[in-house]
Amino acid sequence: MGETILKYNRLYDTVLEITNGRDTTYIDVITDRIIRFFTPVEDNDWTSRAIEEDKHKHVAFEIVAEGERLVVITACYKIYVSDDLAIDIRDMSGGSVVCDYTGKRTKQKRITDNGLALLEAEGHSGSQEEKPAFSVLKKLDGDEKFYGLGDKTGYLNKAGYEFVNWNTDYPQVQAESVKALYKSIPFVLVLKNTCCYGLFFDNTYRNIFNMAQESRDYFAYHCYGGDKNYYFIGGNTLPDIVSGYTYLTGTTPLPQLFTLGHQQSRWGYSCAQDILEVAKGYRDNDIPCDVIHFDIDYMDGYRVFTFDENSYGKRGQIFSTIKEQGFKSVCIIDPGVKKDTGYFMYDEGMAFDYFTHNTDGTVYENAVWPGDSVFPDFGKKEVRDWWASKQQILMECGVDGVWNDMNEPASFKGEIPPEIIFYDEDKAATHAKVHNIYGHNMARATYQGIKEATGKRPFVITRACYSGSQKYTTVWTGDNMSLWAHIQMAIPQLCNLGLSGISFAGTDIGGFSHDTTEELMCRWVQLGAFSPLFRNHSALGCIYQEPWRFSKRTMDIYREAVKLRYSLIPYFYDLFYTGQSTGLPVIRPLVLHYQNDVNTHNLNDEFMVGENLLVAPVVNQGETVKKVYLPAGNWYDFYTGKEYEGGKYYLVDAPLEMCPVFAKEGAIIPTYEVVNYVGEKAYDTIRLIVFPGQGEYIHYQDNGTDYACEQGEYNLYRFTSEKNGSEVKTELIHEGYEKYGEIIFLLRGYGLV
Ligand code: MIG
Repeated sequence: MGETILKYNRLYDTVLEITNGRDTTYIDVITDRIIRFFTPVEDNDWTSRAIEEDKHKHVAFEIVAEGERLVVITACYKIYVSDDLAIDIRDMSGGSVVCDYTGKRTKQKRITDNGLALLEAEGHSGSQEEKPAFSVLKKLDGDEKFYGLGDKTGYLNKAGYEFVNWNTDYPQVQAESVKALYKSIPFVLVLKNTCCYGLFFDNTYRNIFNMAQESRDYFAYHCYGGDKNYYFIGGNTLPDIVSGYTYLTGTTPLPQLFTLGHQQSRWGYSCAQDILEVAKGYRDNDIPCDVIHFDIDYMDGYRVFTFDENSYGKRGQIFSTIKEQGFKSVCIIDPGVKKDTGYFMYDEGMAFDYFTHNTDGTVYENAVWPGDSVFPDFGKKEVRDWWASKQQILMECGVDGVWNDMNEPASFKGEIPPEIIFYDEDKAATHAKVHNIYGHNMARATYQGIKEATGKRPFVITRACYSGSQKYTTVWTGDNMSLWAHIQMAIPQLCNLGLSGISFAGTDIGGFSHDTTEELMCRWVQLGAFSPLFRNHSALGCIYQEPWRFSKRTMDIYREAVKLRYSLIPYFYDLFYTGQSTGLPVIRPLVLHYQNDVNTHNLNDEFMVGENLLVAPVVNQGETVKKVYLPAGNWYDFYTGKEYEGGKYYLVDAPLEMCPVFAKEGAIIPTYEVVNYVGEKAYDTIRLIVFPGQGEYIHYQDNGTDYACEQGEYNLYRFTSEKNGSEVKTELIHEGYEKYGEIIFLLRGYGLV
């Protein structure tokens, strides 16, 4: 073995500059387990839009020469750099974790390869045959499972598929052949037989993730601009990887309690009367509901931050009327500002030069709902501040949350050309660079504005986003359809969003476009009752989708599912509370907690809510018996307490009335009284359902609205149970808020039911 030709220079305490005389690369030791690899290609831009704080832990590491290679050694990993600057990451005992593929790119052969053009709606294209600016290839052993990547189409495990990160409005059928949707989360978790790891490619340009599809020999990341900039995230388990990724990009903050309630939306509620009917429908039919969403219909000619007073009455009136009945309001806001002299948003934006530009310096125009429109340049701080200040207009009228749509950005007259000038903070950049963070910046401005205007925890929902958006916004998965294929896809989408740091997410329940059916509605609301964002939404032109528009049986099933959700609100809230520090999502694929059990690796039709509940909704038309896999341990039917031994498949009765749910041994599940809406009555009593086994459960309680909790105004309880259930204990481990009047334990599954 020769000697290394590599030279290194320790630039800062964490950053090594390594050169082989020809090329230079950088290794940045963020923590023992998180290593950043940076090679300048086009911009030499080290800044991040996903990671906002300095995350370096300044850990000690060693650099040694080993034959021809240089080795960087942290407490957890050895990073070998060879003279061609290829990276090989090994664990401390020398086991291979992930290593650059240095062979030739060998695409799998196919009969023809004409590069079929994907014609997409609104002129957006998710595919690009151009040569990438650079690629990163990682060698595959063959047993890799791939998770994450946000809410891409298809199944939980992405092995064998290629996806494109280019935020895309895609209103056609979203089958697994569709490569790009609304969000770009360039993060993948890889599970092998021997280890697991994550790769986060923090680059906002168009990029492609190819998971053993181009070639079985390597994973490929192809990127169309910017720099080679990615993070290796190590750990022993998948939860370590999720925590590592959210350590970098941030966790989902605790939401207001009402946001966990059931919500009704519809494109086409065209006047105050329509809204009042919905409110009445819910109360008359005894179906809990907290929020009514106002789609684009409420605006005056689709001008953002205006109100159609002809159809909805005096400004703000409708919001206060429904507030009296216990409903909160969420209003949609799109980014496009109507080109309309005399309209304050247009005039102000023009006066202060807040819109994006053509290369000749004129303001760029395209069309969206209001017709010819211009686009706020959200990459500029002053534009975000302006947009933030406008949230006040909605808040003053009594609006409680803001729904950001069309922020890919979508545009009706063809996609915005790549060279259009968009700012990236204080630098002029291009649409090509900033497209994927446009929605992120819009949601961030919205969050900031609501927080300033109300002092409450902002409720923002967005369609487009990027890594790190979870700090500011919840998401929904965009325009699904009332198809069985789409209720099936909802589970992997929500699970992979969760693994990608986005815990607060939901799908349009019942399906957005196309007409739903009674059966699909029932199954979707049963699943939706366990989605963090629980919203029934549908498109203009479809049949009505509110529960009372169906048969009595369907409405009864709907009511039952919603009531189950309302009883479980404290469990969901607790998951958000713990998720703030762990980064772990509310909805989880089984593989997250049972990664050594191969039966979980491709499980697409079950999920966990936290660690204690396993939900197995029926997602096939006509099915009334559900095949359920229960992993190791003892499990209990959530409703009856019937015991099941884990590590097996079961056929479980699941008539239309039934969504199978199981509790893990030792589970202690907090429940509240079912109310018509959060805040109708004080939650003075908590009931804990205690299942057999040794259990411990931490429960969090606060006012559910603002930031008083940061001043210590909250309670933290520890509940424990002994194996035979004879002893249950309560300890108050933090006291700072009004305590429950009553704490009741309900034993279930002890044969005492
Ligand atoms: O071009 O505002 O995904 O939820 O109802 C359609 C109307 C625009 C797309 C959103 C959908 C919303 C609809 N919007």
